Amino acid sequence: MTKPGQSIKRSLMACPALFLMLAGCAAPPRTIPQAARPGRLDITPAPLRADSRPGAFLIMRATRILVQEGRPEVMNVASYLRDMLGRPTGYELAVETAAAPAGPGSIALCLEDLAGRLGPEGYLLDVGPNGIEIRAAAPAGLFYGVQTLRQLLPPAAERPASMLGTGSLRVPCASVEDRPRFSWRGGMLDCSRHFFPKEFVKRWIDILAMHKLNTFHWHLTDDQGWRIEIKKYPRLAEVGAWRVDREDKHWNAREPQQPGEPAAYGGFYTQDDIREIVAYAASRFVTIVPEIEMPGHAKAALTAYPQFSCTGGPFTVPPGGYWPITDVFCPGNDGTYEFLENILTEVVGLFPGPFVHIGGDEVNKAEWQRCPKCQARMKAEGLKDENELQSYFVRRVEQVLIAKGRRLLGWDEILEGGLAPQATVMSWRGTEGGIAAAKAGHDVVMSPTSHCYIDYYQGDPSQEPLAIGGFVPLRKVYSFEPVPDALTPAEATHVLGGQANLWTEYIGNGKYAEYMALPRLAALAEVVWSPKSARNWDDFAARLQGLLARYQAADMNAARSAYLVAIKADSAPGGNRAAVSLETEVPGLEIRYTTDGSDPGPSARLFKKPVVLKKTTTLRAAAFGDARRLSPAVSSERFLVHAASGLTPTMARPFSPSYPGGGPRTLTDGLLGSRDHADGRWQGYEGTDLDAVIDLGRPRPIHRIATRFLQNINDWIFLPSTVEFLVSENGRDFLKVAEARNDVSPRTADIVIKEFAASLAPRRARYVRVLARTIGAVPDWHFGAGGKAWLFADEIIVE
Ligand code: TNX
Repeated sequence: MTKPGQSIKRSLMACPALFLMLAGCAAPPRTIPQAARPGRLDITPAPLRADSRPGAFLIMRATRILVQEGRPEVMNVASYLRDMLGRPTGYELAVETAAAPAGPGSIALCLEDLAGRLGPEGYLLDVGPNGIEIRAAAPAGLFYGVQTLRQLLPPAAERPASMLGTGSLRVPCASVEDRPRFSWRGGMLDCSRHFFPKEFVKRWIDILAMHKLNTFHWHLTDDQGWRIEIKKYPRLAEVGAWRVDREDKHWNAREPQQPGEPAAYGGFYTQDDIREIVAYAASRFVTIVPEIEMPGHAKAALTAYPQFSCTGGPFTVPPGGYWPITDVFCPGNDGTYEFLENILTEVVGLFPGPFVHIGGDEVNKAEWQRCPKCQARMKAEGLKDENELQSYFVRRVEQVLIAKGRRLLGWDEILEGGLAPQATVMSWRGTEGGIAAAKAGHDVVMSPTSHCYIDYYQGDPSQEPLAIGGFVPLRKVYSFEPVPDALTPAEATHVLGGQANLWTEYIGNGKYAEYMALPRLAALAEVVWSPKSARNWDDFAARLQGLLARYQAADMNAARSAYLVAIKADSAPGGNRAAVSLETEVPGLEIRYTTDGSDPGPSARLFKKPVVLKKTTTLRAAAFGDARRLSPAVSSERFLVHAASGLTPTMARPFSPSYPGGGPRTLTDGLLGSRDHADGRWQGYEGTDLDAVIDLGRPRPIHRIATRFLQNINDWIFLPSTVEFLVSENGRDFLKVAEARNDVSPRTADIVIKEFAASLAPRRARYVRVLARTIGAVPDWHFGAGGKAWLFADEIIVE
């Protein structure tokens, strides 16, 4: 398993050039070596236009940063630039004002009347042999010009140590014109499920800013922790910010706080911390959107102030995942609105941005149905159901925000029961909510789980640190399009942009957060910044190595999962064979493999076309570039080869389209499934038996038939009650030769993988039939009682 945090030290040792730079002090003047692709301008997100020019400008001790007289608002960008260049060089460049900033040996920052051409965030960057000029209509544009300049420097310039002595920093000559496609370019960090210290929050803001992202959606409250000091309600932080420490247990297996047990795990941001972070973000042109979750995802708040729930509590702050959580704010109680208004008053006082996010997602309404106050409210207001009650609640909160001059933003559930008049919707359950809201004339931010959930796996789960599930690899993020085809151009103007979300149930520290975010934030940044026409995966993938070198130099823990080799079953040429194809997300690499169990090196066999295996084999593969292994780990897969390998079974009842595994040949592809039913190796049957016939092509001796099933009762997946094995000469008349019964209890809480097998007295047969009987319905005692039980199979093995 690749653990985040390991890679950086290792590669530093392996890179003598960087090591020398760090250690070297008496060395002669020198220039830091250039990035991986000389002559190419590797700028991410890709700019509107970038032209490479001959020559270079050398940043030296004498280089001056020039700003216009009478434009104090530019000083902030100038000092950011001075600090940025100061880190690798050790120079503190002079910042000077001038009436017309230009001149040899200078980097000039100029505000000009360019708003029509560049908008408030665009810029022009010109690097010539004698100087650098960044021009923009507003300081934000200058700042983004500086970020582009940063990427023209060698990656090692990210290293926070003076390396140059008397040397210079080389900037290749270039001319860039750039402006963003969307105004909302967001990155959410969930600081509730795990608390992240102030220093990391600032680092997160730096990471957003370096990718030209301008919106930090700060998820400050949830069931598992309240993270913002509210003066009027001190218990929110004193009580709501703390839970018992169960970090040694899986998120979903943490027992609640026991009586007398102190809750000492967590933390919160004081109002001073928040002001400091808001100012830090502003200096990097990042607007913070605070999220205060209501009416659901609020158990931490209700632990502190249970009187605003329907039941009155008492509660404890959950140390992990419990589902559903029915304790939510009581919309029947007027005190609830007063409480929330007072909280929002303090929130609005701290965060100057136009939006406040009020959550609104996944509200369990069970208590509302039982609560006399809620029911009375529904009657008094003529609300026909609890969805309308939620909508009533959101409208009231929106009134509060509007009165304070702010805009309400909520997850797409706020559409249910009717959208508040001026609300903005953040669409996470796909883009449908966003489409509906945009068609109704509301602004929307697109952040669908399918492309934007960077808490999901980015590589094969068996090669990644534990994550919540899902699969959103880099290329998937890159393929995101925030404006759905379903919108007319006029409606599309309501799409403010897109956002990546880092939920942190499984992410307990900053290094892991970086691993999940990088480089996927770079892909998202290109989606929301670059012109749609510039979107080109191959080009982005070619820039990735340089970007990763930058992250590494900046001590940012980025994932290299896009270089992992995916080992896939390919169409096999008939029975007794498995065929294997190998691929990486990043195209054009050398993929090398072995079949003898050893790790492939740079001279191992090169993959060119599907590899055909004639016997059970473990295949190991990795990707290489310039004789260097680029894959963060060697991928390995065992292919079982048997008489049915590569043949297509005929199914009496189809597999579920939701869980096809690898399609019709899944049960004979030689790949066995993991404990994860969604790993692509398991094929699912919803409520039906599995009834498969395999034609071996001609009568063949058979001495064993086996099949494998998964049980995971949390996901309604149960082992079959029996598996019958039948054979036939003609494909019509089948003889039952064996039956295997299930001896594992359906109540077994842990995941079970069981092989049902039969050894036969040797016999010849052309057709083999496997009939696995489902238990049918989910048993009475189960939370899904009466629903359809699933069967999940990965292979039918005939020997
Ligand atoms: C859904 S996205 C949630 C979060 C979880 C996330 C995990 C949303 C509005 N609600 O509470 O953390 O899934 O991926």
